[in-house]
Amino acid sequence: VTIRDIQLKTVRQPLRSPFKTVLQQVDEREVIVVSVTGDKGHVGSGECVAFETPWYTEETITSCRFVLQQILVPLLANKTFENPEEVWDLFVAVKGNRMAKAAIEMAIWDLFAKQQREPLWKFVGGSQQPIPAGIVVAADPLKIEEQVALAAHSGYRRVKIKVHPHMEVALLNSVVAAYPELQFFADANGSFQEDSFDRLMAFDEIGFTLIEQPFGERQWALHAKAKKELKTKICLDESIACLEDVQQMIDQQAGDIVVLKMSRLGGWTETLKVVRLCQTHSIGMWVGGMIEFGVSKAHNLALASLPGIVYPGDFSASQHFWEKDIIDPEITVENGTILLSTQSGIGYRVV
Ligand code: OSB
Ligand code: MG
Repeated sequence: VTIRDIQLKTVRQPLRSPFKTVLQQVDEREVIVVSVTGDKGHVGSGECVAFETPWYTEETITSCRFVLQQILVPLLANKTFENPEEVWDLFVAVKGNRMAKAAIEMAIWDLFAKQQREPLWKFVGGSQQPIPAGIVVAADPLKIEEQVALAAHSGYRRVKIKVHPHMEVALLNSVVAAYPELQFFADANGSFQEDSFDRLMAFDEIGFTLIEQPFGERQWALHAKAKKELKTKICLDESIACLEDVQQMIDQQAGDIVVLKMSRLGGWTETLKVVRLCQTHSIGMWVGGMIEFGVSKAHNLALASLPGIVYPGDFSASQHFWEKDIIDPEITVENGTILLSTQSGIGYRVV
Protein backbone atom coordinates (compact mmCIF):
# COMPACT_ATOMS: atom_id res chain seq x y z
CA VAL A 1 0.00 0.00 0.00
CA THR A 2 1.24 3.46 -0.91
CA ILE A 3 -0.13 6.34 1.14
CA ARG A 4 -1.66 8.95 -1.16
CA ASP A 5 -3.52 11.25 1.23
CA ILE A 6 -4.22 11.71 4.96
CA GLN A 7 -7.05 13.89 6.27
CA LEU A 8 -7.82 14.84 9.87
CA LYS A 9 -11.30 15.89 10.93
CA THR A 10 -12.38 17.06 14.36
CA VAL A 11 -15.67 15.68 15.71
CA ARG A 12 -17.30 17.20 18.79
CA GLN A 13 -20.47 16.09 20.54
CA PRO A 14 -22.06 16.38 23.97
CA LEU A 15 -22.63 13.07 25.81
CA ARG A 16 -26.30 12.14 26.32
CA SER A 17 -25.59 12.14 30.05
CA PRO A 18 -22.48 13.09 32.08
CA PHE A 19 -19.86 10.37 32.67
CA LYS A 20 -18.65 10.72 36.28
CA THR A 21 -15.54 9.12 37.75
CA VAL A 22 -13.31 9.94 40.71
CA LEU A 23 -10.89 11.46 38.21
CA GLN A 24 -13.10 13.61 36.02
CA GLN A 25 -16.59 14.34 34.79
CA VAL A 26 -16.93 14.15 31.01
CA ASP A 27 -19.86 16.10 29.49
CA GLU A 28 -18.62 16.58 25.97
CA ARG A 29 -16.24 14.71 23.69
CA GLU A 30 -13.86 15.82 20.98
CA VAL A 31 -11.99 13.30 18.81
CA ILE A 32 -10.01 13.42 15.56
CA VAL A 33 -11.09 11.12 12.75
CA VAL A 34 -8.13 10.15 10.55
CA SER A 35 -8.77 9.12 6.93
CA VAL A 36 -5.92 7.54 4.98
CA THR A 37 -6.28 7.04 1.22
CA GLY A 38 -4.19 4.35 -0.50
CA ASP A 39 -2.99 4.06 -4.10
CA LYS A 40 -6.03 1.98 -5.14
CA GLY A 41 -8.46 4.57 -3.80
CA HIS A 42 -9.53 2.76 -0.62
CA VAL A 43 -9.90 4.87 2.51
CA GLY A 44 -8.94 3.55 5.96
CA SER A 45 -10.25 5.21 9.13
CA GLY A 46 -8.90 5.69 12.63
CA GLU A 47 -10.07 7.76 15.59
CA CYS A 48 -7.86 9.62 18.05
CA VAL A 49 -9.53 9.28 21.47
CA ALA A 50 -7.26 11.35 23.74
CA PHE A 51 -9.22 13.59 26.13
CA GLU A 52 -9.17 17.41 26.23
CA THR A 53 -6.97 17.45 29.34
CA PRO A 54 -4.44 14.90 30.69
CA TRP A 55 -6.72 13.46 33.41
CA TYR A 56 -6.59 9.88 32.12
CA THR A 57 -3.49 9.64 29.92
CA GLU A 58 -0.67 12.14 29.42
CA GLU A 59 -1.66 12.94 25.87
CA THR A 60 -4.44 15.40 25.04
CA ILE A 61 -6.47 15.85 21.88
CA THR A 62 -4.48 19.05 21.28
CA SER A 63 -1.09 17.36 21.70
CA CYS A 64 -2.28 14.58 19.38
CA ARG A 65 -3.46 17.07 16.76
CA PHE A 66 -0.02 18.70 16.84
CA VAL A 67 1.86 15.39 16.59
CA LEU A 68 -0.44 14.09 13.85
CA GLN A 69 -0.31 17.27 11.74
CA GLN A 70 3.31 18.25 12.24
CA ILE A 71 5.09 14.92 12.66
CA LEU A 72 3.18 11.77 11.68
CA VAL A 73 1.35 12.93 8.54
CA PRO A 74 4.56 14.31 6.95
CA LEU A 75 6.44 11.15 8.03
CA LEU A 76 3.94 8.92 6.20
CA ALA A 77 3.47 11.00 3.06
CA ASN A 78 3.88 8.84 -0.07
CA LYS A 79 5.40 5.97 1.93
CA THR A 80 4.88 2.41 0.69
CA PHE A 81 4.24 -0.48 3.10
CA GLU A 82 4.30 -4.22 2.37
CA ASN A 83 2.42 -4.94 5.58
CA PRO A 84 0.85 -2.75 8.28
CA GLU A 85 3.44 -3.70 10.95
CA GLU A 86 6.00 -1.57 9.06
CA VAL A 87 4.16 1.57 10.16
CA TRP A 88 5.13 0.91 13.77
CA ASP A 89 8.78 0.41 12.71
CA LEU A 90 8.71 3.83 11.05
CA PHE A 91 7.24 5.36 14.23
CA VAL A 92 10.30 4.44 16.38
CA ALA A 93 11.72 7.77 15.22
CA VAL A 94 9.02 9.48 17.31
CA LYS A 95 9.09 9.02 21.10
CA GLY A 96 5.89 8.27 23.02
CA ASN A 97 2.72 9.92 21.74
CA ARG A 98 1.09 6.53 21.34
CA MET A 99 -2.48 7.81 21.15
CA ALA A 100 -1.58 10.01 18.18
CA LYS A 101 0.29 7.11 16.56
CA ALA A 102 -2.59 4.68 17.18
CA ALA A 103 -5.13 6.82 15.32
CA ILE A 104 -3.15 6.83 12.09
CA GLU A 105 -1.72 3.31 12.43
CA MET A 106 -5.20 1.86 12.92
CA ALA A 107 -6.44 3.71 9.83
CA ILE A 108 -3.67 2.03 7.83
CA TRP A 109 -4.65 -1.43 9.15
CA ASP A 110 -8.20 -0.71 8.01
CA LEU A 111 -6.81 0.34 4.62
CA PHE A 112 -4.83 -2.92 4.25
CA ALA A 113 -7.90 -5.00 5.14
CA LYS A 114 -9.98 -3.04 2.62
CA GLN A 115 -7.41 -3.58 -0.15
CA GLN A 116 -7.57 -7.31 0.64
CA ARG A 117 -11.41 -7.07 0.63
CA GLU A 118 -11.49 -8.71 4.02
CA PRO A 119 -13.25 -7.68 7.24
CA LEU A 120 -10.64 -6.25 9.62
CA TRP A 121 -11.58 -8.79 12.29
CA LYS A 122 -10.70 -11.66 9.92
CA PHE A 123 -7.60 -9.83 8.66
CA VAL A 124 -6.19 -9.73 12.23
CA GLY A 125 -7.06 -13.37 12.89
CA GLY A 126 -10.30 -12.96 14.80
CA SER A 127 -12.95 -15.68 15.02
CA GLN A 128 -15.23 -15.06 17.99
CA GLN A 129 -18.62 -13.84 16.90
CA PRO A 130 -20.90 -12.31 18.12
CA ILE A 131 -19.14 -10.05 20.61
CA PRO A 132 -20.58 -9.92 24.15
CA ALA A 133 -21.62 -6.36 25.04
CA GLY A 134 -20.81 -4.55 28.28
CA ILE A 135 -21.93 -1.27 29.76
CA VAL A 136 -20.36 1.12 32.26
CA VAL A 137 -22.20 2.76 35.15
CA ALA A 138 -20.39 5.97 36.03
CA ALA A 139 -22.83 7.99 38.09
CA ASP A 140 -23.73 9.29 41.57
CA PRO A 141 -24.20 6.45 44.09
CA LEU A 142 -27.91 7.35 44.26
CA LYS A 143 -28.32 6.55 40.59
CA ILE A 144 -26.40 3.27 40.48
CA GLU A 145 -29.39 1.01 41.20
CA GLU A 146 -31.50 2.74 38.58
CA GLN A 147 -28.76 2.56 35.96
CA VAL A 148 -28.02 -1.11 36.60
CA ALA A 149 -31.74 -1.84 36.28
CA LEU A 150 -31.79 0.02 32.96
CA ALA A 151 -28.73 -1.88 31.72
CA ALA A 152 -30.29 -5.23 32.65
CA HIS A 153 -33.54 -4.22 30.97
CA SER A 154 -31.63 -3.29 27.80
CA GLY A 155 -30.17 -6.81 27.63
CA TYR A 156 -26.64 -6.19 28.90
CA ARG A 157 -25.15 -9.14 30.77
CA ARG A 158 -22.00 -7.39 31.93
CA VAL A 159 -22.04 -4.19 33.95
CA LYS A 160 -18.95 -2.30 35.08
CA ILE A 161 -19.43 -0.02 38.08
CA LYS A 162 -17.03 2.83 38.79
CA VAL A 163 -15.99 2.57 42.46
CA HIS A 164 -13.79 4.37 44.98
CA PRO A 165 -12.65 3.61 48.56
CA HIS A 166 -15.37 5.67 50.23
CA MET A 167 -18.22 3.97 48.46
CA GLU A 168 -20.76 2.10 50.60
CA VAL A 169 -20.15 -1.62 50.36
CA ALA A 170 -23.75 -2.32 51.43
CA LEU A 171 -25.10 -0.50 48.39
CA LEU A 172 -22.81 -2.42 46.02
CA ASN A 173 -23.67 -5.68 47.78
CA SER A 174 -27.39 -5.21 47.28
CA VAL A 175 -27.00 -4.20 43.62
CA VAL A 176 -24.81 -7.20 42.78
CA ALA A 177 -26.99 -9.62 44.78
CA ALA A 178 -30.14 -8.38 43.00
CA TYR A 179 -28.88 -9.56 39.58
CA PRO A 180 -27.37 -13.04 39.87
CA GLU A 181 -27.61 -13.42 36.08
CA LEU A 182 -25.31 -10.43 35.45
CA GLN A 183 -21.53 -10.27 35.54
CA PHE A 184 -20.27 -7.25 37.50
CA PHE A 185 -16.86 -5.57 37.15
CA ALA A 186 -15.60 -2.81 39.49
CA ASP A 187 -13.33 -0.07 38.10
CA ALA A 188 -11.48 1.99 40.73
CA ASN A 189 -9.36 4.06 38.32
CA GLY A 190 -6.45 3.97 40.77
CA SER A 191 -8.38 5.56 43.64
CA PHE A 192 -7.14 3.19 46.37
CA GLN A 193 -3.91 3.77 48.26
CA GLU A 194 -1.78 1.81 50.68
CA ASP A 195 -3.74 3.23 53.64
CA SER A 196 -7.08 2.21 52.09
CA PHE A 197 -6.02 -1.43 51.52
CA ASP A 198 -8.54 -2.59 54.15
CA ARG A 199 -11.29 -0.81 52.21
CA LEU A 200 -10.28 -2.84 49.16
CA MET A 201 -10.51 -6.04 51.24
CA ALA A 202 -14.12 -5.08 52.07
CA PHE A 203 -14.89 -5.07 48.31
CA ASP A 204 -13.68 -8.67 48.06
CA GLU A 205 -16.96 -10.17 49.34
CA ILE A 206 -19.26 -8.31 46.95
CA GLY A 207 -18.96 -10.81 44.13
CA PHE A 208 -17.30 -8.75 41.41
CA THR A 209 -15.77 -10.85 38.61
CA LEU A 210 -12.75 -8.55 38.79
CA ILE A 211 -11.52 -5.29 40.25
CA GLU A 212 -9.94 -3.00 37.67
CA GLN A 213 -6.98 -0.78 38.56
CA PRO A 214 -7.41 -0.43 42.33
CA PHE A 215 -4.10 1.42 42.75
CA GLY A 216 -2.05 3.93 40.78
CA GLU A 217 -0.57 2.99 37.45
CA ARG A 218 2.99 2.46 38.72
CA GLN A 219 1.95 0.63 41.94
CA TRP A 220 3.16 -2.84 40.96
CA ALA A 221 3.90 -3.93 44.54
CA LEU A 222 0.47 -2.91 45.86
CA HIS A 223 -1.22 -4.70 42.99
CA ALA A 224 0.87 -7.80 43.72
CA LYS A 225 -0.25 -7.62 47.35
CA ALA A 226 -3.87 -7.26 46.24
CA LYS A 227 -3.56 -10.25 43.90
CA LYS A 228 -2.20 -12.30 46.78
CA GLU A 229 -4.76 -11.27 49.41
CA LEU A 230 -8.01 -10.92 47.46
CA LYS A 231 -10.14 -13.70 45.98
CA THR A 232 -11.43 -11.28 43.35
CA LYS A 233 -9.27 -11.15 40.22
CA ILE A 234 -7.08 -8.07 39.85
CA CYS A 235 -7.22 -6.43 36.46
CA LEU A 236 -4.88 -3.69 35.22
CA ASP A 237 -6.01 -0.89 32.90
CA GLU A 238 -4.03 2.37 33.33
CA SER A 239 -0.89 0.36 34.22
CA ILE A 240 -0.79 -1.23 30.76
CA ALA A 241 0.60 1.40 28.39
CA CYS A 242 3.08 -0.76 26.46
CA LEU A 243 4.22 -4.36 25.97
CA GLU A 244 6.86 -4.04 28.69
CA ASP A 245 4.16 -3.13 31.23
CA VAL A 246 2.50 -6.50 30.60
CA GLN A 247 5.84 -8.24 31.15
CA GLN A 248 6.22 -6.25 34.37
CA MET A 249 2.76 -7.35 35.54
CA ILE A 250 3.66 -10.98 34.85
CA ASP A 251 7.14 -10.78 36.47
CA GLN A 252 5.79 -9.10 39.62
CA GLN A 253 2.58 -11.19 39.69
CA ALA A 254 0.77 -7.87 39.91
CA GLY A 255 -2.44 -8.86 38.13
CA ASP A 256 -4.59 -11.62 36.65
CA ILE A 257 -6.21 -9.80 33.75
CA VAL A 258 -5.26 -7.08 31.25
CA VAL A 259 -7.49 -4.39 29.74
CA LEU A 260 -6.54 -3.78 26.12
CA LYS A 261 -6.72 -0.17 25.01
CA MET A 262 -5.34 -0.01 21.49
CA SER A 263 -5.28 3.77 21.62
CA ARG A 264 -3.03 3.84 24.69
CA LEU A 265 -0.80 1.00 23.38
CA GLY A 266 -0.19 2.75 20.07
CA GLY A 267 -2.41 0.77 17.72
CA TRP A 268 -2.77 -2.73 16.29
CA THR A 269 0.87 -3.83 16.00
CA GLU A 270 1.72 -3.29 19.67
CA THR A 271 -1.69 -4.58 20.78
CA LEU A 272 -1.26 -7.83 18.85
CA LYS A 273 2.11 -8.30 20.59
CA VAL A 274 0.39 -7.80 23.95
CA VAL A 275 -2.29 -10.34 22.99
CA ARG A 276 0.37 -12.92 22.12
CA LEU A 277 2.27 -12.31 25.36
CA CYS A 278 -0.90 -12.63 27.44
CA GLN A 279 -1.87 -15.84 25.67
CA THR A 280 1.57 -17.36 26.30
CA HIS A 281 1.16 -16.63 30.02
CA SER A 282 -2.57 -17.48 30.24
CA ILE A 283 -3.45 -13.91 31.20
CA GLY A 284 -7.14 -13.12 30.58
CA MET A 285 -7.94 -10.08 28.45
CA TRP A 286 -10.80 -7.81 27.53
CA VAL A 287 -11.18 -4.67 25.45
CA GLY A 288 -11.63 -1.35 27.24
CA GLY A 289 -13.54 1.73 26.14
CA MET A 290 -12.68 5.43 25.95
CA ILE A 291 -16.17 6.98 25.59
CA GLU A 292 -15.44 6.89 21.90
CA PHE A 293 -17.31 7.05 18.62
CA GLY A 294 -17.97 4.24 16.17
CA VAL A 295 -14.69 4.26 14.25
CA SER A 296 -12.70 3.42 17.36
CA LYS A 297 -15.43 1.01 18.52
CA ALA A 298 -15.33 -0.84 15.19
CA HIS A 299 -11.58 -1.40 15.57
CA ASN A 300 -12.13 -2.52 19.16
CA LEU A 301 -14.87 -4.96 18.14
CA ALA A 302 -12.42 -6.53 15.66
CA LEU A 303 -9.90 -6.83 18.50
CA ALA A 304 -12.50 -8.49 20.73
CA SER A 305 -12.99 -11.22 18.13
CA LEU A 306 -9.48 -12.58 18.77
CA PRO A 307 -8.97 -15.81 20.72
CA GLY A 308 -7.86 -15.06 24.28
CA ILE A 309 -10.26 -12.17 24.78
CA VAL A 310 -12.24 -14.02 27.41
CA TYR A 311 -14.17 -11.30 29.27
CA PRO A 312 -16.83 -8.98 27.84
CA GLY A 313 -15.45 -5.52 27.03
CA ASP A 314 -16.73 -1.94 27.25
CA PHE A 315 -19.09 -2.34 24.31
CA SER A 316 -22.32 -0.45 24.59
CA ALA A 317 -24.67 0.60 21.78
CA SER A 318 -23.89 3.84 19.91
CA GLN A 319 -26.99 5.44 21.37
CA HIS A 320 -25.78 4.89 24.94
CA PHE A 321 -23.36 7.82 24.72
CA TRP A 322 -24.41 9.58 21.50
CA GLU A 323 -27.43 11.22 19.96
CA LYS A 324 -25.90 10.29 16.61
CA ASP A 325 -22.79 8.19 16.05
CA ILE A 326 -20.37 8.88 13.17
CA ILE A 327 -20.76 5.44 11.57
CA ASP A 328 -23.46 3.83 9.47
CA PRO A 329 -24.99 1.54 10.55
CA GLU A 330 -24.69 2.47 14.24
CA ILE A 331 -23.66 -0.17 16.79
CA THR A 332 -26.63 -1.97 18.29
CA VAL A 333 -26.88 -4.49 21.11
CA GLU A 334 -29.16 -7.48 20.59
CA ASN A 335 -29.59 -10.12 23.34
CA GLY A 336 -26.55 -8.69 25.08
CA THR A 337 -24.31 -9.13 22.04
CA ILE A 338 -23.02 -7.19 19.03
CA LEU A 339 -22.76 -8.78 15.58
CA LEU A 340 -19.54 -8.16 13.66
CA SER A 341 -19.88 -6.64 10.21
CA THR A 342 -19.10 -8.81 7.19
CA GLN A 343 -18.07 -5.77 5.08
CA SER A 344 -14.38 -5.23 4.39
CA GLY A 345 -12.15 -3.23 6.74
CA ILE A 346 -13.80 -1.86 9.90
CA GLY A 347 -17.11 -2.74 8.26
CA TYR A 348 -18.91 0.55 8.80
CA ARG A 349 -19.25 3.64 6.63
CA VAL A 350 -17.92 6.81 8.26
CA VAL A 351 -20.48 9.62 8.02
O1 OSB B 1 -11.03 3.56 33.10
O2 OSB B 1 -11.92 2.26 31.71
C1 OSB B 1 -11.70 3.40 32.10
C2 OSB B 1 -13.72 5.79 29.94
C3 OSB B 1 -12.86 6.84 29.83
C4 OSB B 1 -11.65 6.79 30.48
C5 OSB B 1 -11.31 5.68 31.23
C6 OSB B 1 -12.18 4.62 31.34
C7 OSB B 1 -13.41 4.68 30.71
C8 OSB B 1 -14.37 3.60 30.83
C9 OSB B 1 -15.02 3.01 29.61
O3 OSB B 1 -14.65 3.14 31.91
C10 OSB B 1 -16.27 3.65 29.17
C11 OSB B 1 -16.72 3.20 27.80
O4 OSB B 1 -16.23 3.74 26.78
O5 OSB B 1 -17.58 2.32 27.69
MG1 MG C 1 -10.59 1.48 33.58
